[in-house]
Amino acid sequence: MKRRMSDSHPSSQRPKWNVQHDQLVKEADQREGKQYIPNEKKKARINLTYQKISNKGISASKRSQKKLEQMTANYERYPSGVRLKGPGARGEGVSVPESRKDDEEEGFEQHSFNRVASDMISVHRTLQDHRNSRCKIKKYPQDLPTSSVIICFHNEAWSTLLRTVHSVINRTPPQLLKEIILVDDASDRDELRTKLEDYVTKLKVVRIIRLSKREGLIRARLTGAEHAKGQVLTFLDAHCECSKGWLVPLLAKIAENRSNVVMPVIDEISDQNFYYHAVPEPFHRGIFRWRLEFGWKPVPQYEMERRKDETEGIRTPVMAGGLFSIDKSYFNEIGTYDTGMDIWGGENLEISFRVWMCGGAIEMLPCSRVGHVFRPRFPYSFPARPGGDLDVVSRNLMRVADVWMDEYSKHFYNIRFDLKRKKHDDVSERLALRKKLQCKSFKWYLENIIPELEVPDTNFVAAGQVRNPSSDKCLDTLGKKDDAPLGLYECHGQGGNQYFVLTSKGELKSEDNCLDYNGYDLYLRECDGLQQNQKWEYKKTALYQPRHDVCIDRGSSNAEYAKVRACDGRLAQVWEFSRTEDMD
Ligand SMILES: [Mn+2]
Repeated sequence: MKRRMSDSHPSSQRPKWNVQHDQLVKEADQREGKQYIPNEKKKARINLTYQKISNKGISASKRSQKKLEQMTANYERYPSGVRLKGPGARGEGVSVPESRKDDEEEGFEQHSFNRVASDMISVHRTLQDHRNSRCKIKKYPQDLPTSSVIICFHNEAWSTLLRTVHSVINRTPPQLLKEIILVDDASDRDELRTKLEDYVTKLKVVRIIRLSKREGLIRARLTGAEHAKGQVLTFLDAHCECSKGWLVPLLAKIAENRSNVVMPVIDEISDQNFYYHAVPEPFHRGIFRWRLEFGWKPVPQYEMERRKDETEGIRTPVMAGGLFSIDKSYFNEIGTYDTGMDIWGGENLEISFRVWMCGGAIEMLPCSRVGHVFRPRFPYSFPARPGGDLDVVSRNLMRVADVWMDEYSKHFYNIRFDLKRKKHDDVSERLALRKKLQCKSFKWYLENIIPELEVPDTNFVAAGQVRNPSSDKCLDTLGKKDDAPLGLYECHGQGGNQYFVLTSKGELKSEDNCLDYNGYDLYLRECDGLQQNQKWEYKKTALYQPRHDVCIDRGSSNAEYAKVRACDGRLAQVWEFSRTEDMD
């Protein structure tokens, strides 16, 4: 049976933002322009290099404090002789000439992004400075920890890998960059062997660690971390571009408190033409859904109010997991990664719950921006665990639920009822770690870190898959998240995209979205609690909306989306909730 659950890696999930972002960026720039202090602005522009801000004008007593030696985060330097104007300069996109269209297709096939476009762009390409203007003049302590930058890859394209490396070198103050560690997770492409070694040897600051067999993201990162000599570990994907000033805010926040785990704002580099799209403010932050899926949501008002200005970090319940910095000793102290997890998937939730519940904090820092190529699919295959009857991601998620979620894990298993009868891993080691670290409860995490997340109603009228017996089609989100039409798909009995709850208030919910019919379209939208367009009644076998006096109808036999029609009791309007007996 084909499952339509989205199980791509969380870091492949692109952040959402308001449409027309270019226009928004322009407007934001104009707004910021007014706030500029002219002299400072000039200074920020001139300070291409890492500079110490003069202590003149600071009182003598203050001057004596070492931490007042400050700097701005504006380092940017290119090797001499590098051509800075060329295709893709300043983060522009490129178009591939007609003559190379065949290559283009092959590149997409191999990497799930336009490798030919990437190859056309310099590995030293320049980027615009998209930061809020306050970030450019913000001052940071001079005395910061050093970082090792760890980049894991498997058969990565040459140009994206090297552009990641050079963007780190060109835009990181050398005294803060201990090393770049490339962890090769058993690539088999020739150019990534000797040619890569010869190339990076000249860069001095780069080391390669080769894994002899395919280990996956978690173990590759742990190997990189074991070899790292910096005080801070910074993990990046192998198809990133670090923007000006990216590392200093991250290190400064860790210097404030070593239990701060920090991430940059993740900008989007187009997989089609490598245009660098900067995420405009207001930002979204990382959250989870009860299916244990990562997502992005607008920063709630209470968090906006807590922050004193726009350069301050945004507390983030869950991190995307691809890009972050963490103090090395703290990383070890809180138990690195769950090594019982395979490959990838769910590890970002695990580390996020663990950090928050065990006394740390996760923040996204608006002054740090790193671009990332979001791929529409994960291009490499993994061998399944021998003898396993379960995909790797699901098994990892079960570990997250079993170790961290206490009595709330039932909400995960209600949605993923396909996992209920699977064998659970022995997680006693991680439970012992949780005890040793004296971590708080999941209830505490929900109430304090993500209070806006609604806990699913266990007092529901009906729950499970919603099946139309005459067609064996079920209501299905088709993997779409918010603001998407209600789909139909063959019933698969595994919950997930086909798991709906009819709450006691009459909402028909898929995770945190409510089914909404406004007279025009039948969509899953954010719940509004108004009891109007989102109120449904289960009458005999029909799903009825009183407001518009309509019933949910499967439409023609091959319809992709459900519809509403006047209620007529036909077989197309018969729906049954199944599997309710499995719910807690
Ligand atoms: Mn990636």
